Amino acid sequence: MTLLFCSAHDDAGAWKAELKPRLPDLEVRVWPDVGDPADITYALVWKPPAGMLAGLPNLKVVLSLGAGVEPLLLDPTLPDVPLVRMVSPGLTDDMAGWVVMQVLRWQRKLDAFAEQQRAGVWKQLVHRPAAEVRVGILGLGVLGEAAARALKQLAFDVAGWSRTAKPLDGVETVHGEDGLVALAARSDLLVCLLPLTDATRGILDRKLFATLPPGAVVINAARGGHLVEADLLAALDSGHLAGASLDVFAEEPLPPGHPFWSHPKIHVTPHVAGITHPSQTADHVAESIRRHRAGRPLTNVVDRTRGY
Ligand code: NDP
Ligand code: OXD
Repeated sequence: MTLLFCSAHDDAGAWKAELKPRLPDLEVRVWPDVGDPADITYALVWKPPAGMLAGLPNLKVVLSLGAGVEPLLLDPTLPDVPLVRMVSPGLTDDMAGWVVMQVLRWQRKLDAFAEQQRAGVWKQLVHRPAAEVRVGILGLGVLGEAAARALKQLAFDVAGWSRTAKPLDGVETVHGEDGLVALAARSDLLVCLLPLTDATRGILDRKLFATLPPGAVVINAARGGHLVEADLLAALDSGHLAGASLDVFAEEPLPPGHPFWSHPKIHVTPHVAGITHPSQTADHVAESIRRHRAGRPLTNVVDRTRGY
């Protein structure tokens, strides 16, 4: 059985090295050196060229190197085989850490202190205690739940929104359209960890921003397609929003000259919130392959009608 690796973004050598001890009999080929396409049973991919997977006649499982699979679902020729998305402790810990880092940056006034240091100013600015800071999380899946728990651990007042009801210890949870409005109205910081689907595209828009309390901060680590960029700029420039931390963008890399690069209230990171480290995620890939080989049910299979 042969696995085809295809990603311009991930390190093929590192993946081969991690998979070898876990699955010694698995041959790994790296796109575009496919060899005979009929040999390929598994494809481990991030943004493969459209139509590439359709050219593999014996493909049994597509394994996504990313947790979000909307780029794969956009390919109308995507073969009708199980699509397994990335879920792993390393990626989850990364994301929880990135969200906590951004929440703390705003709560603990790090930017103001950086400015003061540049000016040689010693001035203690008082921050609001975590228990009095309300964080709302859109999406309570693997990553949203981990972020909620990490923030809760630091005493933040956390609430979350999901499509279906999801009780979570110590976290106020809501769902549905009314739930979204209620969540936004109580969010000093709003974190987006939703999958990008037809239902969530453009959700971070003028209407939602207007529901946030004045001075709120928007934190997006999900997808650039969730954000209406012009609406964010307008809400920041009007003073209604105090800032934004953005890891994902409609166009990546963020183009030179884009207003986000130089906006004083926007913090940009280059899609690094949750990384698929081979050392931390190869277990997940190997386990999926072992399950498939043994005829056991796969886990983390994408529901294509739901879109995530
Ligand atoms: P999950 O599939 O585990 O969770 C998705 C959550 O979103 C669920 O709680 C789901 O609700 C909720 N949701 C989906 N649609 C809606 C809707 N229409 N209304 C309300 N809630 C909705 O995903 P993950 O947590 O693993 O990942 C989330 C996203 O994070 C990925 O899709 C990806 O885009 C992004 N990501 C970004 C990374 C980065 O580096 N910036 C790294 C990894 C992921 P329900 O529970 O009811 O199904
Ligand atoms: C992912 C990502 O979906 O890296 O895993 O964005």
